[in-house]
Amino acid sequence: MAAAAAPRSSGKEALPAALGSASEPPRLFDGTTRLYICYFCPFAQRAWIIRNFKGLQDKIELVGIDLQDKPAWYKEKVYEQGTVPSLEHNGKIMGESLDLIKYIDSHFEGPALLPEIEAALSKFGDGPFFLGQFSLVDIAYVTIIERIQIYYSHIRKYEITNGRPNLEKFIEEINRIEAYTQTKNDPLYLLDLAKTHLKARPLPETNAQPPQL
Ligand SMILES: N[C@@H](CCC(=O)N[C@@H](CS)C(=O)NCC(=O)O)C(=O)O
Repeated sequence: MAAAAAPRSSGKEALPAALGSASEPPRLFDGTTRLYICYFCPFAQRAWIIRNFKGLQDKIELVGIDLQDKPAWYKEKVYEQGTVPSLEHNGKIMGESLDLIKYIDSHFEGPALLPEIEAALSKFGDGPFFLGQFSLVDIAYVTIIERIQIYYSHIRKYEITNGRPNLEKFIEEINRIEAYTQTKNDPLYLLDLAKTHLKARPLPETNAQPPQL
């Protein structure tokens, strides 16, 4: 089944510059709802996708955090775990991407993304999405699948969609959803980050084996 149409289609959103150690914090707890993210983080991307999909661009302000030059106030004043994403809402700060996507789904307007579980499970396998229609489950997985596809393709020269038509269809269909495509980065940039931070390297020729996924 095709995804429900995203409620708003507006071209690429202009993203605010990421805040670094020299930046002032926003006016915390002034009633503004803020989603603190790093534009390249797969966990933050989950919360960003649901914010877009529910059409909350005017209700939830994005605050980019530069994790390479993290402002001290982020951990001290905003979210003591110091990780992104976090959400400032109703005078509280919450974190953990999987909790946040459920929270945003149930506390804000826009299409519901957690279907009735029994009905949804009966559609499991109908594709292209995990529960038949686009849902929180797809959001939870896609940001990781996006990166795995890039890393395997470039580092191991292996296409994860080969011989996996359901995965191929999932990737094709989710790339029609603007709420998601708006959050994507240049694959080569993500690859570069992985090489630098995860020390991901190509296998030596002699050890190259088809990966077990
Ligand atoms: N379990 C957390 C993981 C969040 C996380 O590890 N985010 C990374 C960025 S991708 C982070 O904020 N790291 C802290 C840092 O780099 O200083 C979630 O799902 O929200």
